[in-house]
Amino acid sequence: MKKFVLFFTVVAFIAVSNGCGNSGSQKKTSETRKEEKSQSDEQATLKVQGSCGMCKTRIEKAAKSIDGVTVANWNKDSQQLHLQFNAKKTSVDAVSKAIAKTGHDTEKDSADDVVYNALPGCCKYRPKV
Ligand SMILES: [Cu+2]
Repeated sequence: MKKFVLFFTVVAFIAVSNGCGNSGSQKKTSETRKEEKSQSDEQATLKVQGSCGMCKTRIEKAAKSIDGVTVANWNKDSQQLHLQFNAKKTSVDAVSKAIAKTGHDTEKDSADDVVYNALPGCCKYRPKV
């Protein structure tokens, strides 16, 4: 019996220390996963147009401002935004729309011309006509 109590205490402690952001949803206790990542975290890549470090900051800030996004990392050379997010809270579509609002075209949404034109010169990624 003592062993059981000790085991339970340890399990409870681990559950609490890992429970950051997961509190409230403890239905899946029988499903033990070895992965460190949160079960509901999803990975995705989204193509986002940009041209400099300021763009990187702007794009990542826009993505991270969305509740549920845990990782946002934009690569200037590949024009790819790597995302990790809680699929229960948000979606790639929502992230894409938020980024387009800051002036950056994504593979899903186009930025408004007015917003795009207001970007600093170094950030103009569209070819000049
Ligand atoms: Cu820029």
